[in-house]
Formats: sequence, structure tokens, C-alpha cells
Amino acid sequence: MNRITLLLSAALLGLSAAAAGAHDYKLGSLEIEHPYARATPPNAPVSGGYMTIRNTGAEADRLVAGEAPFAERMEIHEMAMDGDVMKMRQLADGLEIPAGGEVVLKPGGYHVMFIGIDSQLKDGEIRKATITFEKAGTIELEFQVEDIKAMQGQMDHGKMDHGKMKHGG
Ligand SMILES: [Cu+2]
Repeated sequence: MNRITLLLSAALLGLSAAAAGAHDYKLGSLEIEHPYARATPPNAPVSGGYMTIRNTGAEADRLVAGEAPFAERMEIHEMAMDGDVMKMRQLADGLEIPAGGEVVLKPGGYHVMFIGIDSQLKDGEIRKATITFEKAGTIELEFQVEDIKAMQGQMDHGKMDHGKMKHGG
């Protein structure tokens, strides 16, 4: 590698690090990293939102609610295997972020659910939504819409039938 290539790659690395850094949020003792949402096919009623939430504080906090202008409502969900069937359930009491700990919301696990979306979420778009924690309060996030590759079989959240879920209120 010659000197120019080295300089170039260093510059590129610096750029991508800066881009990643710009998509992190701080709210009290919480750090929220890279909120992203699943790109949807046309007319899909729902999408999932993901992020990493880190709690640098000495007290646990709890993600309790969310609101998105592009969705009728937002819910906090968990997806887990029940025998050999992937099931999703709403976390009515929210999602605890332990003191000094980190919770990763990701496809196939914890996620926020955008229900009743008003338009197709397209790869590369930015969608704003707010999330609320019991202690730290509310913050507006920019969810980066990403084309998340279908996961295998029943792990594919996009193919799950949320219509069969009871969303009670
Ligand atoms: Cu869900």
C-alpha cells in the first residue's frame, strides 16, 4: 500500500466513524445507538424498529412508550421461540434497561413495532419517532430505514401476521 492509499483509507474510515457517531443519541444516562427501521413492501401494515440502548447510570430505567407520526401507534414487543414456533408478544410493562447494562433491539428479538403505518417505508429514508423512558423522559429519534434481509423461515418478522395478534387498546 502506498502512502496515498493509506491516507485515503484513513480518511474513509474517519468519515464512516463520523457518520455512525452522528446517529447516536444521549438522554440523561442513556445512550441510544443507531435507531433503524425495517423497509416494508407496499401496503404492509407494520414495521419494526431497532436500536441499542445503553444505561450508564446507577439506576435501571424502562422503555415504556413510543409515538410515530407515520404510524397509528407504537408498541414495545418481544420475539422469542416457544418450542419451535417464533412468537411475538407486547411488553405491557415496557422493557427494562438495567443499570450499567445494554439492551439490543434487533430483528428476531426485542423491537418497537410501528402499527398502522401510513406509507411504505423505503430503504434509505429517515423516519422520525419518539420513545419514552420512565425516568429519562422522551427523545425524538431518526430511524434509518434499512432493507433488512429476510431471516430464515419463521424468523422473518416481515412475514409474521400481526393481524392475528391481540393488541388490546
Ligand atoms: Cu412486533
